[in-house]
Amino acid sequence: MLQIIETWIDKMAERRVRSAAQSSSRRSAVAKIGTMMVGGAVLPMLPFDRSGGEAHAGMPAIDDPMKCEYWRNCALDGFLCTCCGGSVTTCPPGAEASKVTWVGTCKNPKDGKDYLVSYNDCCGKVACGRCLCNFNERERPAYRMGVHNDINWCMADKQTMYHCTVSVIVGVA
Ligand code: ABN
Repeated sequence: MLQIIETWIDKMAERRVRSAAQSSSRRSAVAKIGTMMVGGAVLPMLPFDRSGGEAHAGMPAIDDPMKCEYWRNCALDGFLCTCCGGSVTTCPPGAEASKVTWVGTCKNPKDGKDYLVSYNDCCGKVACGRCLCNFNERERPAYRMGVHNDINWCMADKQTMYHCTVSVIVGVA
């Protein structure tokens, strides 16, 4: 009987010692460091969304004049002047608004009204090359030039070089 009790006590002690050794051994410490190193190397590779710029973080694209999806741009085909040193309604320094324009109709999501928007090309500088948008709402084929938006409207001006496009509200539809 005494021997059985001794064996039982031995086994229990052995189990305790083994589990203590496992949680504090050099091997387990190395395993933990290894896990942390792999985690540190893999985490930066995960696909975080880094697209939000500081100035426009959190702003919905439909309200952001520097995005193609800005509501006034619904029928704009060209480079946004807001990305080229100008504003929604003014050409960048050194460029001049075209005399002839393409007019579209866009719905303002804030008040639900449809507005007539004049897309004036800004002329006299090389193509800006930033924020290219291509929306063609209510556009008609090129043989009806007045209702086609894939046109360089600077061609009627002295400075025929196209730089970018502004979106000026000219009325309520
Ligand atoms: N109206 C913008 C534009 C300019 C040049 C060529 C195509 C479109």
